[in-house]
Amino acid sequence: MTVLIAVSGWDPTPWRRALEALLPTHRIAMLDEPFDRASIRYAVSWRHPPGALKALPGLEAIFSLGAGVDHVFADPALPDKPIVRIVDPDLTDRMSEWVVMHALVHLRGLRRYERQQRERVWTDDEEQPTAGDIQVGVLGLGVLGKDAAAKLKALGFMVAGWSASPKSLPDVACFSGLDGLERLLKQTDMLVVLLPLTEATRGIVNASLLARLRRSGPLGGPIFINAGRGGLQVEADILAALDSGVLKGASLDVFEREPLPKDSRLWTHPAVYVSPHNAAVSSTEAIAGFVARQIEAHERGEPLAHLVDRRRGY
Ligand code: NDP
Ligand code: OXD
Repeated sequence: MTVLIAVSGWDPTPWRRALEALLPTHRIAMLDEPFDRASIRYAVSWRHPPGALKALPGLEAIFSLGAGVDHVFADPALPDKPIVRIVDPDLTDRMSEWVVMHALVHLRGLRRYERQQRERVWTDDEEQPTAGDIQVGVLGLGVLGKDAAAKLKALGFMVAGWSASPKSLPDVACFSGLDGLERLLKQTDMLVVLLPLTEATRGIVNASLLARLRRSGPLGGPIFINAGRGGLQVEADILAALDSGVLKGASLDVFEREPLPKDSRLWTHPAVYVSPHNAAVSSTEAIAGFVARQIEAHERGEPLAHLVDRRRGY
């Protein structure tokens, strides 16, 4: 039985090494080396080249090497096989670290103190709100949104969240549906986006949505934090909102085009933090371990876990 590593933009070698160690009774094949198509039972994908998974007659499952699966659905020739996505504490913890870090960076006005340090300025004339003064709205209350919400709550932030289906979470005000989104936005000082990219969510963070965030909050304007996907945001609208004061600041890990083009104004905007889509870059061992455990369970006859719903697209 063979596992095909089908990735682009990543070095496949560490994945091969990790899977060979974890699944010694399986062969590991690489796209850029000759392999027997009939022997492939599983494919592990990160942005696999379109068409790479077709004509694999024995394929039983596709494993996304990320929590998001929009990159898998980008293949118009995707075979109709179960798709498993990553749900692993290593990834979840790292994402929450990133979200909490940026919530605190904006809460405590870190940019200002970085500038002051560079300029050797000792001024402390700004009243700072505490976390308990700030209402955070989390779009997406899935595995990542729930964990980030709980950790923000533990720091004292007031937290609300929005999801497709209604939810009930301890100490988090939960909203769903379009009227729920409306209610959440108008009370939100910091918007954290951890939604998947689907037909329903593409471009959701646009001028209209940003204009509905609370502008009278203690931070002097709303903050936008996105580690979901770049396709969720309209970058021209974000820049316009930052320039006009509709937004006070932003932290972006994901972009409409990645790598972020060198000429994007987001790189240099003084109110923007940019990270290179690495909010939750997990260890190869942790993710390969997740995949190997799933394959072993499947071969014992157990059901695959964390299956993606093709109809919903996540
Ligand atoms: P989940 O599938 O667990 O959660 C998705 C959440 O979004 C759910 O609460 C879901 O609602 C909600 N949702 C989906 N569509 C809609 C909609 N149309 N309206 C309202 N709510 C909606 O995903 P994860 O939490 O594991 O991951 C979220 C995303 O984070 C991934 O898809 C990926 O794009 C991104 N990601 C980014 C990383 C990075 O490094 N930047 C790393 C890992 C993930 P419901 O609960 O009702 O289904
Ligand atoms: C993911 C990612 O989806 O890293 O896991 O973006």
